[in-house]
Amino acid sequence: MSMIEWIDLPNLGDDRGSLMVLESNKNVPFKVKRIYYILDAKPDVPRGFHAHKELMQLAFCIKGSCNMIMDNGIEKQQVRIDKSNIGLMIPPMVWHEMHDFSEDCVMLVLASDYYNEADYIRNYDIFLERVK
Ligand code: T46
Repeated sequence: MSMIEWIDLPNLGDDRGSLMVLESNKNVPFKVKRIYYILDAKPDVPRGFHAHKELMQLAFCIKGSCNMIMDNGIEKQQVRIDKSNIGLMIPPMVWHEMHDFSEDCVMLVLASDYYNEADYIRNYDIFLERVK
């Protein structure tokens, strides 16, 4: 099974503009406990470089774009997140890196749990040991 899973939101907009909806345990396949957003990221400064032990996340670039490297320890894939209504699932135990942010990028992330630094694996060698 591919580690890349996209969540597609219907656009409920009309001639006044676009409107997208996210609902816990409906079109978001987990209960949302935390939402954060990243903006003003520098195009040449990548972010991420970690995996989560248990956290499920769903990431949208609601404006602009970035590249995401997804790596499950066996296979590595790069995808571009560039649509305000198509989000990328970031499952547990996938090493992820965000690169090449557009200047206008606004990344919105929904997470299945509160912030917990103990859930992060920030060392790639330790990540590889854990997945093998
Ligand atoms: C992820 C990718 C996509 C908090 O205190 N609370 C929070 O909810 C978050 C997300 C971060 N922080 C603190 C932890 C660090 O001291 O904010 C600082 C920056 O976080 P970090 O370096 O982890 O940021 P990114 O952009 O590398 O990673 C973030 C998320 O942390 C991470 O879970 O999957 O975005």
